[in-house]
Amino acid sequence: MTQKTILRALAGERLPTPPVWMMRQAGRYLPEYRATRAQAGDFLSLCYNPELAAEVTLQPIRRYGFDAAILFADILLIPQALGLDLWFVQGEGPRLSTVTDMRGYAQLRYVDDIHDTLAPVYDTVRILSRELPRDTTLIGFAGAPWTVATYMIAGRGTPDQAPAHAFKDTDREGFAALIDLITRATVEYLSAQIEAGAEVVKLFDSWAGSLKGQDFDDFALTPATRIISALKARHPDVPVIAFPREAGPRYQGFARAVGADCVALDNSVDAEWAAAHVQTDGCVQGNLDPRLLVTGGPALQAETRRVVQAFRGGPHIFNLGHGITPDADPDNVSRMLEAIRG
Ligand code: 1CP
Repeated sequence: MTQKTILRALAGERLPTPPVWMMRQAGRYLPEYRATRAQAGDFLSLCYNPELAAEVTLQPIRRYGFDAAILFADILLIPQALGLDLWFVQGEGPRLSTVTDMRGYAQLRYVDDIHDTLAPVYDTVRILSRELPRDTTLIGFAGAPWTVATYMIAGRGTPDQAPAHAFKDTDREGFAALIDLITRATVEYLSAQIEAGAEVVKLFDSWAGSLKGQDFDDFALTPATRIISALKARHPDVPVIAFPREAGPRYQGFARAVGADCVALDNSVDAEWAAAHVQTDGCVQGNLDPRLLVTGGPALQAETRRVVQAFRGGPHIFNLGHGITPDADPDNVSRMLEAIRG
């Protein structure tokens, strides 16, 4: 049996046409997603409804034939499983009850108790591993500890992660304890996804770019290394994709340092630079600017081809540099795929 294209790229193989999927490929730019979400009620009810979460995961596979499907869930389910309240404000985004000091930390649940909340997510994975086309790879995911902590501390998304930096800079030991708790919970969460059928897992460190120097080492590199080595000890054959978004020059050597099989590049990284300095270590994923799926036209085709061309010398999974936005035109996704696959 020929192995799935995504797994071949992750094993270091250079393919004539790169396999492709998109961050947020199940999302509001698709009319069928909006219909299923309306049926579920709200976003969180969709995440915790295995049948409907599997349905929205499958929608972009049916429409476009992507090489991978990513489990439909959210990085903020872990804080909820650790005992925080979580809700979404329409048009604004997530809100959480917060942990700003050791007193808040002491009230969180034990790692062993997260599965009570997260069991429906594992059911979604089980449905998907049964229903996906044979050549489509199923990707599970979690947020990296620093990114998850920024939401737990601020209670919402923040442009500069100031509340998390404040906790870190006033009580480094307390902050390290919170990071340690999230690290251990993430190992159990991703292991359970793998046991339910996820074939690859991805760690999203969306706010890694705001960590500098020693902080980057302590709170981006070290937790990712701990998570990946624990996963590799239990599931040596399951590849891991790391996404230290906006890490800039710290992308160089990142995959090797944390033990990941692939590093995902955001769209601030120049593809030619990454081919010369990052892809030399192994597989890279990325990094088309998602805005091009809004604007389309000749720029979309030219940039898609430029990304393919830049990474054609080594293992590459084509993706966006960040999630597709709700105002993207679904037809532009087809045009992007034509430019990749010919
Ligand atoms: O339908 C809706 O209106 C909700 C929009 C939405 C969706 C589709 C949210 C709210 N989350 C998701 C799904 C999601 N989130 C997936 C599913 C798989 C996929 O299709 O890619 C994944 C992998 C995520 C990961 C996620 N959630 C990240 C990391 C990746 C990234 O975008 O940087 C982050 C930071 C979140 C938090 C979150 N969830 C949702 C929003 C709007 C946000 C960002 C909030 C903020 O910072 O302001």
